[in-house]
Amino acid sequence: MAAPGAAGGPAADAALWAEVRALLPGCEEGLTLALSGEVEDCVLPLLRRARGLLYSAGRPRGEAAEALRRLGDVLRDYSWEKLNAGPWREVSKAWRQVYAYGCLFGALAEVAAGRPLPRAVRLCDLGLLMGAAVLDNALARLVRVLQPHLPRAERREAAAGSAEKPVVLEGIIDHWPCMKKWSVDYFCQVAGCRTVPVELGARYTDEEWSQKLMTVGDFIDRYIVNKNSLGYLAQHQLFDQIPELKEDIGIPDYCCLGEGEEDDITINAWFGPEGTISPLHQDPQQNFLAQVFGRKYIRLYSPQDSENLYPHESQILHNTSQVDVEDPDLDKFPNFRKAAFQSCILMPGQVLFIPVKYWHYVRSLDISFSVSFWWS
Ligand SMILES: O=C(O)CCC(=O)C(=O)O
Repeated sequence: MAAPGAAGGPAADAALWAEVRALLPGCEEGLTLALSGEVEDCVLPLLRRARGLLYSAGRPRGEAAEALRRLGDVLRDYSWEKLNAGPWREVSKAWRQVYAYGCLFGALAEVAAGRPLPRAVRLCDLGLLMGAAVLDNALARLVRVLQPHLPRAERREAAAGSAEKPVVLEGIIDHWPCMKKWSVDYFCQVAGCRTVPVELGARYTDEEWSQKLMTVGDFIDRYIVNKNSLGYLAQHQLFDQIPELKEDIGIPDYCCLGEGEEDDITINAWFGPEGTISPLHQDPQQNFLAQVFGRKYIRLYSPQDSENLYPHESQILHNTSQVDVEDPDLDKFPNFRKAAFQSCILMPGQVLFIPVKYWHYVRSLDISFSVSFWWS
């Protein structure tokens, strides 16, 4: 009987397992199960048992695959409690690694048993989102191998399943030099004399909104220091134009979940005073919005609520809502009250994942610098 996991019968199934198996160290001792800190004593035996199942039979099937799947569940459930016991920034990396191992063993059990692949892909995504990298980022490497084996419809389903929810990620940009280096003074030093386009006006939907070229130094003087009116340095090319700044940032590892090359990722800079507003809009790509300094208030609405958000009718603004989110005219836009939203205050060091087409509204609460990564 053809294995259901890999379209193409037993030969394709065996080839897929060989490809997956090649991602892991050749011998059991090679899979070190190293954790970056202490966890409770009962965890290591569970990890070792899962590793043993993986290596003892060449390919765990039947009861062995089932036992591996259950161990994955136990490891995930146990570490999940720890991941949710307090603020995210206090969760130890070791527990996130245990969670990643739980996802990895679970996903491997699915593939070994020849089950349909979307569940394995979902487990990889959960581990990538909530876990910490293990075994040279085995989950990212595994999902790369699995994805081409999904039938087309399931590929879309898996994509929707893994990409439909916004999430705030912590601890993934702490090591970027910008987190220590960047400040208003630093921009004056590095880029004060450089000419950049600046958006003038409260929001780009206003009639009086315009764009103007000026030096970064003038922008800082007028709109950050003297605050005469609102100006926003919102730029797609800043990092190409001033490569010194690009050296201070990285590309979030999670962008590798996409199918595009690194060069296809668009990196945007958003630098402005307190009170800049990006009106409610949606974009055609996935987005990681990384907050370097200052805070931002953000509201998110699902694409399923699009018709309650009254997109502009003109072609140029069809991705932008007509509603002033924080002061809606409910006589004019009565269905807006039906739209459910999520909100957060994005803090320095946090990264918000905004799924493709998710509506987002952003207001800065301080002088703020964010970098966003659009990827597919
Ligand atoms: O930070 C902002 O003001 C807007 C960010 C945004 O819309 C984006 O990254 O797509």
